[in-house]
Amino acid sequence: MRTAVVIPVYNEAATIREVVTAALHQVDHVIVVDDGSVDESAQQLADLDIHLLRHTRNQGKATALQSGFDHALTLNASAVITLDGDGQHNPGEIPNLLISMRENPRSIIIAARLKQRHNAPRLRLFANRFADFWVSWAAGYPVTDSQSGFRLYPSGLLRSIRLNTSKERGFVFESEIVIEAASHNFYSVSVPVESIYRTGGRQSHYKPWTDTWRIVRMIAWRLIRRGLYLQGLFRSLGIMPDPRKHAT
Ligand SMILES: Nc1nc2c(ncn2[C@@H]2O[C@H](COP(=O)(O)OP(=O)(O)OP(=O)(O)O)[C@@H](O)[C@H]2O)c(=O)[nH]1
Ligand SMILES: [Mg+2]
Repeated sequence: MRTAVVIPVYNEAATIREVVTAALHQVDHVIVVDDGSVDESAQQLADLDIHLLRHTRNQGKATALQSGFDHALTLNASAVITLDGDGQHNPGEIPNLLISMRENPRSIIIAARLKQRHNAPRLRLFANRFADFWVSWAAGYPVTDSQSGFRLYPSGLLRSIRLNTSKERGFVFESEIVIEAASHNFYSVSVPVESIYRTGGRQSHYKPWTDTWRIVRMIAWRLIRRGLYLQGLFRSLGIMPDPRKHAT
């Protein structure tokens, strides 16, 4: 089985080399999508055995992920792992995702930041929990850490889904793909990983109010189109049975 890591990068010169070097130890291919960085991110990787894709201008995280997925599929990867370039995900934890994939071959495996959660800023933690509630409702089952960028996708799912990847939906994509996947009978399971927040790191690209609002808006539209999908709400709260128990 061939595995690929996709790393979307926007100005991560300080951390990207360390992240990519660690990822190279874990998988067959490392695909870095440099999304119009104006720092030295690409130069940091010049001598490494990776697939470096470059967008000439910044198009957002969603487009970068989709470019990486398309490339991984041309390499015949059967599983694609995404992780962030800012050092918040430890590539050393990839084997745990691969182990879970063997038991859940049709699942998105979310590396859920459940260990040392107190490291996360309180506003981010609140925004994440808030997003989890809505994503779970729309997906129709409980989703843990729906905002984690560290996850594994089976290639069968990536072949069957196309989402809107416009720039302002950069941080909407990872919620939307979990919801859309459920309607294709691909569910998610979570594997607990460490929550890493470095003090003195660069400012977040995630805007807690704007990006959370964009996620809620995307979900609200989906719920309205499904007549509020109350069955999904009840399943997500455990009042009705979890559809994953019957999934093949
Ligand atoms: N390709 C691309 N990647 C981006 C863009 N914005 C952010 N990223 C990448 O997406 C990842 C996550 O961005 P962060 O700003 O760390 O967002 P976050 O991890 O949700 O937020 P924090 O928890 O505050 O770190 C990093 O690897 C960024 O380089 C973008 O416009 N294009
Ligand atoms: Mg980050």
